[in-house]
Amino acid sequence: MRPMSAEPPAAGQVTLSGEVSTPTWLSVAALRAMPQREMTVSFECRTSGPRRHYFTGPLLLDVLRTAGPRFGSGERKDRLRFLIAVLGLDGHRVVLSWGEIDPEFGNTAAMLAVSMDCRQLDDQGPHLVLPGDRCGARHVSRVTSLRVRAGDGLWD
Ligand SMILES: Nc1nc2c(c(=O)[nH]1)N[C@H]1C(S)=C(S)[C@@H](COP(=O)(O)O)O[C@H]1N2
Ligand SMILES: [Mo]
Repeated sequence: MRPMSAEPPAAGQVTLSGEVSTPTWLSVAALRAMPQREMTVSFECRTSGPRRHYFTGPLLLDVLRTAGPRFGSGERKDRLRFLIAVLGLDGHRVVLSWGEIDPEFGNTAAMLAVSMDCRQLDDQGPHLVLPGDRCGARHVSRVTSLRVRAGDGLWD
């Protein structure tokens, strides 16, 4: 972690940790300073029915790359061992695989949104967006932690 992060991250910040060369934390403002995408997603919630939202923010892939995941050198296939654990403030947990967001594989344009329906998310924290999902459960709100982990041990 950078020296500043000796303190617990403030509200709205997300920690970036795990098997990365530079563990860090990012504010929503820092995420907004990265190259931005925009997307409208529609999904069906089992309890609240059809939903539609407009999001802006950086690609999750670009965010994770800033921390330098410890992939084997030059090995495209090595990236396929890695997982991304996403945690929401309320404890909602989602695991993605690196392969599903990697442009050379699944190429899903997962986003870490800094605004939702034109409302800025600085105070709440960013929102994971998975365009193409039919159910909304992976659209994690108030993300507080992103952790990159190799799936070592899963194949033992
Ligand atoms: N942190 C967090 N994010 C969450 C959930 C949750 O329980 N916790 N529920 C998900 C589910 S099941 C759905 S359908 C969508 C609904 O989002 P919306 O009500 O903003 O449209 O939020 C998702 N994001
Ligand atoms: Mo849902």
